[in-house]
Amino acid sequence: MRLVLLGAPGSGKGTQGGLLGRRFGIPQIATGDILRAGMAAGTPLGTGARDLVNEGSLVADDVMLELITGRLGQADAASGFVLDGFPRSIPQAEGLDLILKKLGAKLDAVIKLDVPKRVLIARLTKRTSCPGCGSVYNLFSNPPAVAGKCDRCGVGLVTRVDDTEATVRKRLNVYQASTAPLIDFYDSRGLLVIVHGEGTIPDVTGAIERGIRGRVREGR
Ligand code: G5P
Ligand code: MG
Repeated sequence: MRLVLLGAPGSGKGTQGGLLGRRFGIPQIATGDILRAGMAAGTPLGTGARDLVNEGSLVADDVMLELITGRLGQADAASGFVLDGFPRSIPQAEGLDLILKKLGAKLDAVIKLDVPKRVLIARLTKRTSCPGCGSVYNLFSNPPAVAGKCDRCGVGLVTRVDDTEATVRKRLNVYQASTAPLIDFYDSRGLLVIVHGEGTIPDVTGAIERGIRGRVREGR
C-alpha cells in the first residue's frame, strides 16, 4: 500500500500515519520528524533546515526531494509506505511522480484530512510530542498515561518550537499558499480521498480505512 497523507498542520497526519503504518505493516515516512531528528543530531540536513522549520517556512524542494529519493530507495519502503508531510508543493508532487516512475511504483491513495482552522490552532497549542519515536499526544483529548512521558518508549515529551500560536498561524498560511494546490493535483489524477478529521482518533482511523478500501476498489 502506497499512501500520502495530506492536510494542514495539526490535521492528524502524524497520529493517523503512525496508526496506518502499523495497520498495513508499512513505514510511516514523516519528513518533519526526519528534519527534527537531523536538527537534534546536528547533521548538515538538520543544521540547514533548523531556522526554516522553527519559523514555520518550508525547506527547499530540491533538499526535500533528495531526502525522499534516498528514503524511498530503502528496503523497508519497497512494498509500501505512508508519506506524512510530503509532498508539500507542486514541484515536490511532480518530483514524487518521477521517483515512483523510476521505482516502477504507483500511489494507491492520497488522503486529505479536513479539519477547521479553529480546531487546528486549539490542537497544536495543546500538543506534546515524543522526540524518540514521534508519538503525538494532546493535553486535553489524548494525554499520555504518565504525565510528560511517552506511552510507547518512556522518553520525556516535548513541545515543538513551532507550536506557538503565532508560528502555527504562519504555518497555516504557508499550507494554504504552497500545499493546498495539491488537493486539485491529486483529485485530477483520481487519487484523492477526503476524510472529515474532526472526530475521535479511532473514528477518523476508521473513516480513512473505509476511504482507502473504496479508492483501491475503484482503482482496480
Ligand atoms: P511537520 O512536522 O510535517 P505539520 O505542520 O505539517 O508539521 P504537524 O504539526 O506535525 O504538521 P499533524 O502531524 O498533521 O501536524 O498532526 P498531529 O501531530 O498528528 O496531531 C495534532 C494534534 O491533534 C495532536 O495533539 C493530536 O493528539 C491531535 N489529533 C490528531 N489526530 C486526531 C484525530 O483524529 N482526532 C482528534 N480529536 N485529535 C487528533 O513539518 C514541520 C516543518 O518541517 C518542514 C517545514 O518547515 C514544516 O513547517 N517540512 C518541510 N518543508 C518542506 N517540504 C516538506 N515536505 C516538509 N516536511 C516538513
Ligand atoms: Mg506531524
